[in-house]
Amino acid sequence: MLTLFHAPQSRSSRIVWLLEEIGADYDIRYVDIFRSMTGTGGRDPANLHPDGKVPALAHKDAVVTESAAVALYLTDLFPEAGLGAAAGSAERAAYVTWLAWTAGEMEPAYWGKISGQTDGDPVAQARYDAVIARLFGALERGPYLMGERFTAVDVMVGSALAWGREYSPDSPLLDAYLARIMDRPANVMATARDGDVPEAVQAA
Ligand SMILES: N[C@@H](CCC(=O)N[C@@H](CS)C(=O)NCC(=O)O)C(=O)O
Repeated sequence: MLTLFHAPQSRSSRIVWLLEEIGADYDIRYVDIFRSMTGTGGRDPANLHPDGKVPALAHKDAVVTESAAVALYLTDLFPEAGLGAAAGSAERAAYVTWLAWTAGEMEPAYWGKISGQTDGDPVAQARYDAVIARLFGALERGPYLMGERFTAVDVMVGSALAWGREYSPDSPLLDAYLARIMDRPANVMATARDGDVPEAVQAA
């Protein structure tokens, strides 16, 4: 059995989406987390994540953390879902590159943008520009980031883009991509299972 340690409207929401895309049998354990943007919530002793964060995925005796690692773990575990790329396949290099890129380049670049650090910092600006260039290069080829096939990369990148839409350039191409992926039945189901953010967080 798979158990996802999850907090509503957080980085673990994209793993709910991925699990729904896979059609896996899984449980959700809703946990509290500290939410730095509102200063609310706190570490939950029920959460298996070593840093009290989400996502954490428990499978048999193992616990997987880090969103990109969780995505890779799940798509390797369920190859029949066709959302990853098998080791040794022609697409594997691109697949693992995209997953590592989300954590190593995209997230830091977007946090720089969101926090305002990018403004006036040429290094942070260059990183953000490189991320946008790679993203739009892939979208121009489309229809998905890895080409013809929807993959876990679209879940990872697409969910982040949708969450922080205003931090990307105005672009009908990006809007069309987001509409294409966000309307998927698995994402609609994931949104229904996501859960409610505690009232104290909403009010903050
Ligand atoms: N690099 C981690 C980041 C996980 C993370 O920071 N999750 C946030 C929720 S969006 C969290 O749990 N924060 C709680 C805290 O910082 O204590 C990943 O991608 O899984």
